[in-house]
Amino acid sequence: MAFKGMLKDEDIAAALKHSAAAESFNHKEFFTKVGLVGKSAEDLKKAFYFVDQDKSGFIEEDELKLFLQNFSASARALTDAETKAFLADGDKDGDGMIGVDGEEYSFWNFGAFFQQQDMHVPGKSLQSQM
Ligand SMILES: [Ca+2]
Repeated sequence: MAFKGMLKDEDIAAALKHSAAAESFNHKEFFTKVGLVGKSAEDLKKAFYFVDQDKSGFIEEDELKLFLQNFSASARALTDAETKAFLADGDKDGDGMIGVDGEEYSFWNFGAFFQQQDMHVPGKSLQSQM
């Protein structure tokens, strides 16, 4: 699986088990459990492109639906409600997909949910200093 090597097998297994039942998926919980929180910006960018299956630079709804299958081929697809909640949280500009421009580092930078925006990522704070 794509995330093998980046994340611990036991963390992936635990996160998938936690999300096994329909409607039990919560992306913030999942990111925490699977160990993506606190990863480097480079790893998070890789993670983005794992999920962006067609490498369009955007994570569309159908790719988000199959999010769990990036961690295990036998994982379930997300329900429509789960997919919509996930998308709604990540799609800051309302274009119906999660993009790499800006949104990547506000949302797809999983750790930023929990950390105090102190990661060294290219973004607005850097630009404002130039
Ligand atoms: Ca895509």
